[in-house]
Formats: sequence, structure tokens, C-alpha cells
Amino acid sequence: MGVQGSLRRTVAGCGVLVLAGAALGCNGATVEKTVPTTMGSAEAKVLAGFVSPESSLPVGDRWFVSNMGGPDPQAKDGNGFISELKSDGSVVNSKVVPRPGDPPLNAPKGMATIDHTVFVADIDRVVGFDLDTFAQVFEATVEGDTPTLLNDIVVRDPGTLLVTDTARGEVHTLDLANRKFETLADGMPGANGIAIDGSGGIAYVAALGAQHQGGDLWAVELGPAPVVIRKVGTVHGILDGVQILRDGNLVVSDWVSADDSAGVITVYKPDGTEVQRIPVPAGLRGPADIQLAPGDKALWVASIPDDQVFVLAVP
Ligand SMILES: [Ca+2]
Ligand SMILES: [Ca+2]
Repeated sequence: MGVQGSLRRTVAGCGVLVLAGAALGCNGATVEKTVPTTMGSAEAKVLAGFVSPESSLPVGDRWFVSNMGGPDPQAKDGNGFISELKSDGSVVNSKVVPRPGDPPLNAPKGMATIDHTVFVADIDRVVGFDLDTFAQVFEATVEGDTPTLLNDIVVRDPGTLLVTDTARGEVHTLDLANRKFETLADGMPGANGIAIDGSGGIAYVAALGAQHQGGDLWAVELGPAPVVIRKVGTVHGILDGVQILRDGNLVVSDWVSADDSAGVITVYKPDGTEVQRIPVPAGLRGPADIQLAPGDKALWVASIPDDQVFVLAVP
């Protein structure tokens, strides 16, 4: 495959050819290409046409991508939305949420699903949508005047979500029955991505620092109160997403810097020892949230500055 990669465009039910980088113009358009990566012969698939995508989530063969609608993660601008794709990257519906006429989303980020509801963090609230109708079926807002920036969500149990708060540097529990947030753990400046390990006993939190200048990787012990937090080795960076591989190792995305520097995605042992880098396309900017595909064979990476989602092979 040459430097330009191969480019495949298919258009279904739409009279417009959508080029990579253009806004998703109609349902059913597929815009994919593959590009080489910085290491070896591995290639990455590029899904284009998003608008400041932050996160992705698989539900069976369905994938959802959250679009902030613009680069400001805190702007209540009403231009956020969620796209639905298939696992092969083809677009099912570029904007399933919100439906026309429904209340807007502002800057949707991390998502999680329980039963038939997909939950999404949207600045100071978590909103839930029915997976078939996409009607809004849930909303819970963080109380208090302290600035809040909800970022990522993970399911702790069928009635409880854990939600990171980047502005407050903490992890909230969200009780779905009473729709109340409570602080579970704090002291993690710029808390961003979150994932729970296979035992259910540890939540890992990737942080980017109070001023987004660099933060640490944290382990939050979910045992009996009081909750204990500790740094994971010396892992440090403008960390965004974290996932846990089946072997227990951690995958972490790092913007490296807020300028045009290339980001990195690294596999660590649970003690923070570096195992390897995941091959990424040269110049990959702003790797935000990351999501392992079922079976750990692929990693979906949302690039906010490039309006793209990369599907990377996991070595
Ligand atoms: Ca927005
Ligand atoms: Ca994030």
C-alpha cells in the first residue's frame, strides 16, 4: 500500500459523493481509506467526516460515535450529536441522536450502555437514549455551582455508573434509580478516561492535569470505603482514554501536547511498566477516547482535531 493508501468510497441512498474530511452529508455514506502507520506494515483504517469526535462505543455489531460538534468541550452550543456505524466502519446514520425536534446535545463524550439504554456524558449531565427509538429516556445533572466537565462513563453495576469529571478531578458515582451523583474519589487533576478491570475491583483513570498540561494514570480501588487511589507507576501525559485488554494490560491514549504534535497510544502492565506502543498513522493528532473492539483485535480512536476516527490493529 502506498503512502496515499487505498481509498474506497461507497454511496448508498444518496446522490452526493462524500469526500474524506467533509461533513457526513447523508445516511448510508461510507468514507474509508487505509493509511500506513509509523511502525511495521500495520495499517489503520480512517473513518472521516465527524465533527470533533470524542468517543466510540460498540453495542453488538453497532458502533456509536459521539461528536462534540466543535472543538470546545465545555460549550453549551447545542451542536453535539451521535453517529451510528457498523463494525466495518460504514455509516448507518450520521446523526441518530438527537432526533429532529428532540432536545439538543452540547458536547457529548464518553458513553456506556446498560440493557437497552445508551448513556452519554454531556458537560454537566448524563443523558440516556433508547437504543431502538433513540428517544431520550434519562437525564441526570450534577448539582452545585462548582465547574464540572463530565468526560467518560463506565458501568459499575446495572444500577450504577462511574463518571469522570475533568474539571473537578474526580470520579462520581451516578445512581440510576435516584439520578443522583456522589463523589466516589477525588484528587486526580484532569480525570478523563475510565475503565474497570476484569475483577471489578479497580477502576483505572487516565488524567490530563488540572490545566491540561499533563496528568497521571490512577488506580481507584473499589473495595470497601474509604476508596483508595494510587498512581500507576510513572505514567504521565495529556492522557485521555484508557482501556483494559483481556490479559489485564492497559491501553492509554496521550495527546503528548496540545499543538500539532503526534499523539501516542501505549500498552502498559497494571504496574505502569511500558509494554509497547500501538502503531498509529504518522501525525495522528489529539487521540481522545479509545475503545477496544470485541476480542481486542482493533482499537477505535477518536481524533478531535482531525474530525476522524481511526481503527487501529492491536498487535
Ligand atoms: Ca458542541
Ligand atoms: Ca475523554
